[in-house]
Amino acid sequence: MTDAIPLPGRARVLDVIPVKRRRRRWSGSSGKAADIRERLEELAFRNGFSDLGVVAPEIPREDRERFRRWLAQGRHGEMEYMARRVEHRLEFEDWVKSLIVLTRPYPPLRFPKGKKRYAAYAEGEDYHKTIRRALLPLAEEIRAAGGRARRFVDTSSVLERSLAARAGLGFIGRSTMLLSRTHGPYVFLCGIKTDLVLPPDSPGTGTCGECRRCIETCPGNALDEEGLDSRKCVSYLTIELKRPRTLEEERLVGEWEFGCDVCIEVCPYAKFALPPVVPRRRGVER
Ligand code: B12
Ligand code: SF4
Ligand code: SF4
Repeated sequence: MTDAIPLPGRARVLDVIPVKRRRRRWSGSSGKAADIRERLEELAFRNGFSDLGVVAPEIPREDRERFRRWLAQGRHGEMEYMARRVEHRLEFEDWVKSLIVLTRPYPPLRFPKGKKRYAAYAEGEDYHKTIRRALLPLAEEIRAAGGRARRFVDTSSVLERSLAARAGLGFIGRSTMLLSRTHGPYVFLCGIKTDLVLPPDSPGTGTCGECRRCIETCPGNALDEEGLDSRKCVSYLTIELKRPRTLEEERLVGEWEFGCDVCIEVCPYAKFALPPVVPRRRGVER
């Protein structure tokens, strides 16, 4: 049974199911796995993560093909590192038996009209550091149970969204964002590779319905039914592009200094984001 949440606009339903209710039950020889899973969930929630799921170390065929098409169409732009060691990206090391995937929420930012803007994820300490630190107690728990543990966060050789969707943490929207069950698009993704064999979760459910807000409002017109073309994405143009921008690229970038949050802000599922309460630097509010 799922709780359907009514949404603004034309998007329809996100299955928001309390974590405990969604979990499969394991018994008998799986008792040990269930125990460690429970301890990991507890540590995750205590350390600022909003959801945790487990997935087997494989990337489904449709995601592999989507990734190859994305490269073949040049949609990675000048991010050459994305085109390197493709097989390595689609396979996992032999020792990896399960992946524990997590979401970590972060709040939106509000800017006064007409001001230069930067993406909400860039506020505060570098999230790579914060998250690696927050994952440490979970990695230690796995090691204490005799397992190997390697943390990943924004690691380009791991297709994190594909894993998160299959681990049941949400679904991929037309913006290509993983829309989490708890905080919509306002989540980072990360995880731990381990050699422990843990029972996998069921894939996430949910749909954009007829909503196309992100496609319609994207300043670079970078989104279509196939996904995202980095070459037109303001986030790419302001963070990843190493050469000077052309006049046309400059026009797309507009008010954005670093990153871009338009496809996140317009998403009806963003209403699950944390409330903007804490005043921040440079007159910006959270
Ligand atoms: C390269 C990269 C970028 C590039 C390219 C983004 C892109 N959409 O491919 C650029 C610089 C543009 C970028 C921008 C941003 N990024 Co970025 N980025 C990455 C990185 C390192 C790799 C992504 C990748 O492999 N892309 C290749 C495409 C083909 O793969 P994919 O998007 O992961 O999609 C896979 C599946 O989801 C599925 N799929 C893809 N599209 C679609 C579409 C549909 C309709 C369906 C059904 C399925 C589907 O198939 C794909 C292949 O397996 C990941 C970290 C990681 N290791 O995964 C972070 C990551 C995706 N980025 C992240 C963030 C936060 C952002 C920004 C919001 C930052 C900002 N505010 O400026 C924007 C959002 C732009 C957007 N709409 O995607 C988060 C996303 C969290 C989330 N909730 O989804 C990640 C996961 C980092 C993290 N660890 O938290 N990013
Ligand atoms: S980050 Fe901005 S430019 Fe890139 S896809 Fe989203 S709305 Fe479009
Ligand atoms: S804004 Fe985009 S990602 Fe969000 S529900 Fe609408 S179509 Fe889906």
